[in-house]
Amino acid sequence: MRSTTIVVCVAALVGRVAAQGRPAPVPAAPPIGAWTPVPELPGMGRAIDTASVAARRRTLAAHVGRGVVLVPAAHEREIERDYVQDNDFRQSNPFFYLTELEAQDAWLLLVVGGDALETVLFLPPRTPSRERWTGLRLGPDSTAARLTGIARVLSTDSLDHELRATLQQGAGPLYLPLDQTTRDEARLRDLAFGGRDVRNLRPILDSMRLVKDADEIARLRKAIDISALGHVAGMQAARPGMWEYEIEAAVEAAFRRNGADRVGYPSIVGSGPNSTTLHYDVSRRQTRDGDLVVVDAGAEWGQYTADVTRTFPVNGKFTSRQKAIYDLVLAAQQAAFDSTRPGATVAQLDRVAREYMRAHSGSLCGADTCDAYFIHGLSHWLGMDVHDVGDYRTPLKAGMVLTLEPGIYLTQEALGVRIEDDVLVTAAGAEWLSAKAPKTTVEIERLMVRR
Ligand SMILES: [Mn+2]
Repeated sequence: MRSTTIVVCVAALVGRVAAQGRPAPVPAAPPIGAWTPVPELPGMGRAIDTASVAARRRTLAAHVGRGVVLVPAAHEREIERDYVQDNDFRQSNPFFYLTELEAQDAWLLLVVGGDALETVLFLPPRTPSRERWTGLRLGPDSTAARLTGIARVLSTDSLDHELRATLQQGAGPLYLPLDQTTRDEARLRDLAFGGRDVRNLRPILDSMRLVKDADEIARLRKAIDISALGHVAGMQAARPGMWEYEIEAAVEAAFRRNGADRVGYPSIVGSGPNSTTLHYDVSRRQTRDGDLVVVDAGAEWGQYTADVTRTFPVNGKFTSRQKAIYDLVLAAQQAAFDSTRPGATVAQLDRVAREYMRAHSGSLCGADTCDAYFIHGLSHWLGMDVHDVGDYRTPLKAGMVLTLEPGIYLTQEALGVRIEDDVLVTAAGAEWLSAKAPKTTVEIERLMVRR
């Protein structure tokens, strides 16, 4: 090992001396923010300084002396489990659903006995010295009671005492929201393993969350309206030669400018070959004239998120080939929408879209029919989670919100099209919630010609 190191060092030294022998051309400094994509690296990474990292490994090895070092890489965050947005705090969905209160470290206690319901909100006591850092916090007092509509607001200091007293009264099974997001919550863990009759609250809450009430629908409408403005801004900003991140910035700037709390999920801006990668989210490629751009981006507002995808030509004009694929995706989506009504299932809508695509492919996708290139599901529920909770076998009911998002991804042609809209199930059928984002090729070209 040691001798190899010496050889490498000597070789590096010789190289350096040789380089000093002739005047090195001074390359023009690249503009700030420029970088060199390395297509073979995952996520089209930036070039690795292999000498530096090797030196670090050697230094580490020298420190260790003797032993084994095992270092795991990070894991991709899971949209079902982790909140991948950009704020330090986001309320837990079960707590928000039951309180709409964005307060940290609070607890909600419901004591249900037949018709009687006792509701207690526990809030951390206020600490003026902490509030110099955090700003004003809601404390356990009459203000909190007024703002939350919960009459009994106590300090979290009394939670254990209150809980013990309640459970000793033989109040029945204890329901806790047990899922990955709460698995590290020490109090829940102690309760769950304390030998009581503990049940998971989540299946009950999840089935409730499937059907949105009026307030939830109003929040979703707002998030979706903001998202439509973001998509329009992205189309208006796009020019051939622009980097994907510049388009992403235009979309997300419009989100924020229009009051979004954050993005609902990492924005996807994939141009050319990246338009065929479903969850491409690094936005690092420079677009080229003739590219299609898939923008899958949704704003979150008031804890509820949109999920909208538009595909447009970066130069503002679809080629006839792009238009043909696009119109097939669009028509498949419309076919699914036409069957969206109470009683239908997501599986049925998925089948409708696929069958429409198969029947209308002609020779567009070569020997295959185009549904062979529709490689993901048509729909998911939408709400506080972008892939919202609830059993996918549930027949649609008025008040449910789902996405319809067919796509065709032709990697050989670097041609991907996805169109995704958010749809509210109504008593009579369904309503497009994201109709304010231009969708037909005519609407998109008309918007982009005015840039
Ligand atoms: Mn989606």
